[in-house]
Amino acid sequence: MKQNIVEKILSSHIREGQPVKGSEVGIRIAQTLTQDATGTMAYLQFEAMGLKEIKTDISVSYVDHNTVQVGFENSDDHKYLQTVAAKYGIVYSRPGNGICHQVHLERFGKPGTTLLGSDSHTPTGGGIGQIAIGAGGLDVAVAMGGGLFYLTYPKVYLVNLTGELKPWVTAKDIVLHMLSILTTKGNVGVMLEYGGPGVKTLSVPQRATIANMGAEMGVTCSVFPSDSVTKKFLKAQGRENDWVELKADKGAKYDRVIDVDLSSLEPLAACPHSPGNIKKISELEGISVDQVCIGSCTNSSLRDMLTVAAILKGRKVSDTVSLGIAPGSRQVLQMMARKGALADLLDSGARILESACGFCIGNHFSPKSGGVSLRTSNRNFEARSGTADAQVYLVSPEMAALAAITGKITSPSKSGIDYPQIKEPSSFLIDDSMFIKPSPALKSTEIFRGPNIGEPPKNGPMPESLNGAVQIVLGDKITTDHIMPAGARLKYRSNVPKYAQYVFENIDPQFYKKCLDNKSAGGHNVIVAGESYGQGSSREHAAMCPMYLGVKAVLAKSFERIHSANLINFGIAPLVFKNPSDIEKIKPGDKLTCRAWKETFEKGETVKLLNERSGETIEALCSLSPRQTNILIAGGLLNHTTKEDKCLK
Ligand code: MIC
Ligand code: SF4
Repeated sequence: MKQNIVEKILSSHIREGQPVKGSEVGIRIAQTLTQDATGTMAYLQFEAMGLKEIKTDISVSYVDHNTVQVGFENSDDHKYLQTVAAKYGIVYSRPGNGICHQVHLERFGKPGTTLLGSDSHTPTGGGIGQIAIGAGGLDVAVAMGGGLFYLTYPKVYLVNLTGELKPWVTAKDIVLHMLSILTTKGNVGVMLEYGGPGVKTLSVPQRATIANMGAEMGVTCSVFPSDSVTKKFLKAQGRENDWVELKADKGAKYDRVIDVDLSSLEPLAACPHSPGNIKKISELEGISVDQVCIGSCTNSSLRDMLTVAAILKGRKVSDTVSLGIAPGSRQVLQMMARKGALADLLDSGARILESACGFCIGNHFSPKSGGVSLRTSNRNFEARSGTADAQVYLVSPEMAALAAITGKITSPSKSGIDYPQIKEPSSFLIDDSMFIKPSPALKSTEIFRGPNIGEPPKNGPMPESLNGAVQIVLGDKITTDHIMPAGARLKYRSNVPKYAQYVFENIDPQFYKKCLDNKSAGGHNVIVAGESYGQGSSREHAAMCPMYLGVKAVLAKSFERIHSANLINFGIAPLVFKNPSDIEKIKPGDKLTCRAWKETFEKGETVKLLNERSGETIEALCSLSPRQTNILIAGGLLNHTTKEDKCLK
């Protein structure tokens, strides 16, 4: 049978289920990655499952999110991560070594294999030909222990690239163009495969930029062929042996084909407050800019940095702009230093930030009140920058550099600057000294637990009946940033009772208290929402903390993939309105009850919720696989795994 690339990789990793679109399959995971913000809980859960060592080909624990170490909490978490990695055979990437996705691409990503990461931008690995998927920390912990990862066998869309990019038009513009087509909702259960003659014109880091922002479309992952360009990149990283060729068979089938002529594209921007709000740079020209941030896992490769340095060389950053640059990895930073690009940036007035997530997650470098910030990152959700009323535009490094010089959004044609053509190096500087690799001697390491490290919260099994109080009614596109704020709050991520105090902090600061009061009076809590609930981050805390607050169900018009899986993993039912307009029939404070709650799931029936206030019945669907039903009834994956040892083979 003729196979596309997705089918090829999946078929060599499927261990359970059949490759039938829409049905659940279990795949073997070859590599995992975690980062510090999701990692502590992933490893606490790994420990709670009683696992002795990792069973993947390689698992890497990166520290890149909370590197600033304000207060003791982050430093304690980092020490915990380092010691847990030593004990269980995990590679530890020290703070300063770079952003997980960029570093993984450079040093570990392997074409034709599977990668599962506790971060929604794990699909960056698709740039090197991996099926790389983002998931909650608990799923990653199970995969580290040799358990399968379950997903819906996907629909595959081919993105057929033809032509070549014009000067000043970049990989970022390709993916922003894709966002204008596929939007930020409704692509659950889809994988994108890039193909066509235009692919060979894109380097691996450019492909990675494109695969990275597939996360914003809600697709499970995006994958590129592994070709001579991939081979060259791996050779330059001293990893030629990791290369295998990967291409679709002639005549392979796709569920949809999207044609993109690269030569027809022009510079684009995602406008506030959604990565799907796409406009042309030429339409935005003249908007004054207060801040420019270049970096993040989307655009922080050596090529990006050298391009920016070449644009800024001999020029000065505008007096009205603060320019921050965070190279994606220590390798990138070291090479920038050796090539003189770092000096060019410093001369221009750029502020060099650590090779870490930093500004992207609102950890620092927040814009001024109402400020306009141009960023090369992937998300511009309201308040994510740390400033509630900031206006964040997502652009390419090239557009960011031009705006840093002129102080406003500027079309390249008006800049009078020639486009610098940067070539990929034939060899990268290889210095793995900031990784601590596993060794037999490290196995006896004692695990360090500071006072910020709590226990993973426990949940009881599913109750027989639901006595639900609607604690909040929300609109469409609620992100996990809305549910569980990031930025300064991230440092409480290893301490669920503390972090749970901030659930919906920016929407209803009383949510936490109302839930706990109702829970202690013996009631259950329910969240009601519109479309695409749980967009964005893979943050399992957006399910774990509501679970801690006694939430038993989220009733929404639709869910995003990772969050829906996380809800099930923490024993919360993701219910979909049978009639979306029924959301109008529910008000905050309503009581939604269901006598035969557990039985309904056991029988796989439509869920009938009685609104005690109006006497109306609201019907909801919960299409679960038998495996998911068992997890939900057990009260979550941790209970299910430890009780029945079901997931670990
Ligand atoms: C993000 O970009 O939103 C994050 C922070 O990297 C998250 C992970 C997290 O919440 O720690 C993600 O993308 O999954
Ligand atoms: Fe880090 Fe930002 Fe990438 Fe998330 S999107 S991994 S916060 S750089």
